[in-house]
Amino acid sequence: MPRLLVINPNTTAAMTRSIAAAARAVAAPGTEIVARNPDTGPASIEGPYDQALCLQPLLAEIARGERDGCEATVIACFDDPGVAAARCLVSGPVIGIAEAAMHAAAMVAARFAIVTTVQSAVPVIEELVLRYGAARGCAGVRAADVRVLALERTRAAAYRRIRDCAARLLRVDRADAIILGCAGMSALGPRLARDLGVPVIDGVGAAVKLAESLLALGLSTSKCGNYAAPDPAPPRTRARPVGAGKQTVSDTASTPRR
Ligand code: 5HY
Repeated sequence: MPRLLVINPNTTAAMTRSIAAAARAVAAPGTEIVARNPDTGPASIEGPYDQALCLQPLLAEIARGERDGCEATVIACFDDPGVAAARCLVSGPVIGIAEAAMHAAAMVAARFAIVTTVQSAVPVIEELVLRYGAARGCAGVRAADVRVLALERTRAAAYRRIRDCAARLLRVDRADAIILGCAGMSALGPRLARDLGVPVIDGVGAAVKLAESLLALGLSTSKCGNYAAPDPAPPRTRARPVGAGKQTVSDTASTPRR
């Protein structure tokens, strides 16, 4: 019975609950979903600074999830924060919802587009599109100008803005499918698909099904190179100024691993 950690990297418990509901709605009968968020870090992630703030608590929760028997991890934030670092940290598959959504969309549409929340998220997502080799199929990324936490508070108004932004992506950018560019949008997917008449891909669901598939195939992260396990942390000692005796720049500098 696979046990999946579905981690919301921000600290908003209401959002974690809606992410958990989206994950459990698609999980196979034998899959256990363990939904968590860190106790410390940003309440929402709306750009590179928030993303940096979430990393250490996120990685600590992912390590705890593996200790608690979770065989795979879904990072439920559309910035895909910390995915590569987590793949070094734990053995089981680690899947970001943006990467999962883009792969799923590419298999149902020649051109997909991404509707996200705020303008500051757009360049972050555009960089992910390039990193994942999805640029050819991506018609565009647009923000609905809805704050992440407004998705929980003012759902009706948020839905209208997201629907109108998605409609523009279909009409102006000639997309054939829409990706929900925020983990907090999962609950809007089915209604948006009915209203727009095109496939709407929720990254949370796509990531859960991909995680189940990788586990069923017996696949886990390769540790032979780029995702090799980190060296055990050297004892932390205070760095001394260069030139103070026969001292390197810092006695905490670890030897480059590769
Ligand atoms: C997310 N932020 O999925 C991202 C997406 C966004 O707190 N969860 C967040 O809207 O930037």
